Amino acid sequence: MKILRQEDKKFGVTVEGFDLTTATEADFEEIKNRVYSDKIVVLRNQHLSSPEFADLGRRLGTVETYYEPMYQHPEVSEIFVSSNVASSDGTQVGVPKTGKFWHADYQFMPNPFGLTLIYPQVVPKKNRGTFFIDMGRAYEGLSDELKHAVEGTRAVQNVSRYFKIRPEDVYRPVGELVDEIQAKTPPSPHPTAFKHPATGETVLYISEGFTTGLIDADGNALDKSLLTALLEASGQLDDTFEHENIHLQTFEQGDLLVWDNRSLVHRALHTATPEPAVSHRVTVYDQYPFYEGLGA
Ligand code: 7UC
Ligand code: FE
Repeated sequence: MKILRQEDKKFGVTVEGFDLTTATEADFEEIKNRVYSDKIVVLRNQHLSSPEFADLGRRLGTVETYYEPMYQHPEVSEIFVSSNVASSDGTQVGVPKTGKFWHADYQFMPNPFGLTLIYPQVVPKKNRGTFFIDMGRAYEGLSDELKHAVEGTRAVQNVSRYFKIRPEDVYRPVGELVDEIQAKTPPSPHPTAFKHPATGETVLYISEGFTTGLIDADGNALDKSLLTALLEASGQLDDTFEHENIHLQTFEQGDLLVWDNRSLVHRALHTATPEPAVSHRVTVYDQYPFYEGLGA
């Protein structure tokens, strides 16, 4: 494997010569370590079937299947399908316009996973790519006052604003659906900032899409202005995407991205033109708890 820093980019490395059929345990360890240190690892020139893509995930840890079945690949349920392409008989596989808002994957769940793998299948010519912000760097850049303000607080994460209507929800009363979402995925509080278990960095774990508020150690709601100030400082409120923390990761056919889902928030750049786009995702629990004191 040949690992190179992405030139003229804020972070990330590319890997040439990764071959799933011959890769050793040491290779997988090296990839994971580069994910933690460099945040995005792009495995180039991959030609994997869907079962092989899931196998790659299993070599990195324990694969998590997305909890909503409408996103699941019909043959390999561990694969989450993002697609704006309907098949010829009108049936839709996967879900269009996923993740078009700043978030970390499964941030709203009690036990989020550490690694996200994306393997684009149909790459649009225009407007391709995903925006990323390293929330460890964002924390570092906070004023001492803001760093002090987040100490001992928790951020409440909630999927509600971005839960997508499923085909079977048609004609259901919205109130009933809202109640169901709250029962199945109640708001999850996580530390507003936690120590990354692999690198020791402090990560600011908030997003514009999922974080609905901050609470103090006693569970009392903090003024909304603190969350807004933190999101603003991180770059997540910049609609021009020119903030110095924002990195645009582009990809080509054959690229397979692995990223640090503890450190990074991301936002899909969906094509405005009616170009087809399909991407497959596998998500993985690694050997560390998401943060100290949490889950497996
Ligand atoms: O449709 C979507 O944007 C999916 C989103 C609500 N969740 C992705 C995740 O892994 O958290
Ligand atoms: Fe996502």
